[in-house]
Amino acid sequence: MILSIISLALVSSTFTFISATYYTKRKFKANSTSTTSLEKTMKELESNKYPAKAHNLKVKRNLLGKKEKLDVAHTALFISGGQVESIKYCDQTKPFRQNRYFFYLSGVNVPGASILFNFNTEKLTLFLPDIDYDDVMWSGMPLSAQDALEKFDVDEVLYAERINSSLNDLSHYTIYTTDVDNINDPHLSELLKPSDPNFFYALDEARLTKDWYEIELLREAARITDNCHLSVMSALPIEKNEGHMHAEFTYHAIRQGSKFQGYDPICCSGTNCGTLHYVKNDEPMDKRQSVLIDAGAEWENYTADVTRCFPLSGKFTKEHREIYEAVLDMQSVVMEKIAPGVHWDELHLLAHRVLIRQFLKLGIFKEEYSENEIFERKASLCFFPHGLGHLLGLDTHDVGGYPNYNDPDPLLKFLRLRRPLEKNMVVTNEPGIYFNPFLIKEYLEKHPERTEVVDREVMKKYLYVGGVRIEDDILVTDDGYENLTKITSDPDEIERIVSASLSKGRSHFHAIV
Ligand SMILES: [Mn+2]
Repeated sequence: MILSIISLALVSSTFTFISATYYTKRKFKANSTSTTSLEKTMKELESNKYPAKAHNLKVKRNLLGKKEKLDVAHTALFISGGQVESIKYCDQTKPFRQNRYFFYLSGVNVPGASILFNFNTEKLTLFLPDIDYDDVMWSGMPLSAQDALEKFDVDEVLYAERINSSLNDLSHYTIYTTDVDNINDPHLSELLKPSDPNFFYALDEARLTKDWYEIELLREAARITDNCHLSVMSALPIEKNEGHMHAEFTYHAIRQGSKFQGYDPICCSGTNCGTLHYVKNDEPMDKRQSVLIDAGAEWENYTADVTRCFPLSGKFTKEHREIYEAVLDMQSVVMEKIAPGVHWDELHLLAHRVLIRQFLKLGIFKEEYSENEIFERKASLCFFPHGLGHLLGLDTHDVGGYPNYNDPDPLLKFLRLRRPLEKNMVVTNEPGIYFNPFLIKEYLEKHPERTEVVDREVMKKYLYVGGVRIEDDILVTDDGYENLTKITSDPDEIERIVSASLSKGRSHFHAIV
């Protein structure tokens, strides 16, 4: 960013700045899925502020619900947001990723900012970092305090130099905070009450269900992600290595204004598809049949999380198609049950039962064993070891799911959402089937009662598929669900997209290398 002489002349002690580098302003128009509803979404987001005040009030309500004796007249919350961190022994900085709790309560993506919410007056104050005039030359014209007041849903904007006095004024208050990691002043730390489990509970329960604005952000992240997945599926002539899929996805995300991914994209082929969080993304794809890509673009810190699988040749092999359809069946059966009040544990176990029925049909499970018998022996665990899905929002695995990684039941141990669904939760529905040598050794061969039900000869035929996962982002509505993910998962349609791309040849695509 280059700063003009004229701009520098405007700098004065009353006109103060913060770096504007971290704002994402919508300047990109979608071309492949442009619709009037998209324009409506963008208009609504642009004409409304991120509802920070409502989020603070929600946290206050939740804390009151948890602590009936809470002295509202003397309670506040204060959170110091994320800071730019430098890389050790290097003058470069790590990519800035805002503290999610801070963003939820402020909608502010500026490094080094803090917020104070007074439960008594319900006043929300944003503290911007003190101005570093030296930095203006490097970072350009930042947002003024006045602009910040107009941009964000806060009652007052002050600078960090006022934090001390503002908190001192509340020295007779209980001031909750998540942590004091970014507080360098010991006196300030003493005024704060960090790590209170009830405060975290209040925050997490607030983030559990999304308001309309958050849903629109997630919808936008999903729409960008749809286009990215479509681009990966339809650029086979220039995708010869797993890394090329990664590049294609990221390229189209950035083209649409999404600079960050919610998580490292998982781009794998062949037997690598059996590794759940494969992030090496660097192997050649020739001589392989199957591909799995799990990636989600972010919009204003809210992320999508979508997985698609397709055949590299444009035509599923018999075994790949059979596994694909089994997973699709698991996902569809679960999908139709998604509604408020339904316990996620139940849907997860239902997905296991659908897998068992499918494997009985394919002959991977021996027909002399009943669905119940196989279920009781937990033989499906080896092929579907992870949870059916998780909450989605500011975090890929969003807060409020209360997983129990010590659950004695291995079928439920890795399930990240352990409660009934509620309206306005956003969850992923992501069943999968994997043929992973490690899992076969650990979850099958070490358990004779499970090994017994598997026809090893039949199973062997499927090993090369590696794995299939299909993942969509689902909004729980009044009486059912809405699928925010629109990229097709229909195997015939996927074959058509991949085949059409292959027929175009390399010269059709923009690829320098
Ligand atoms: Mn996921």
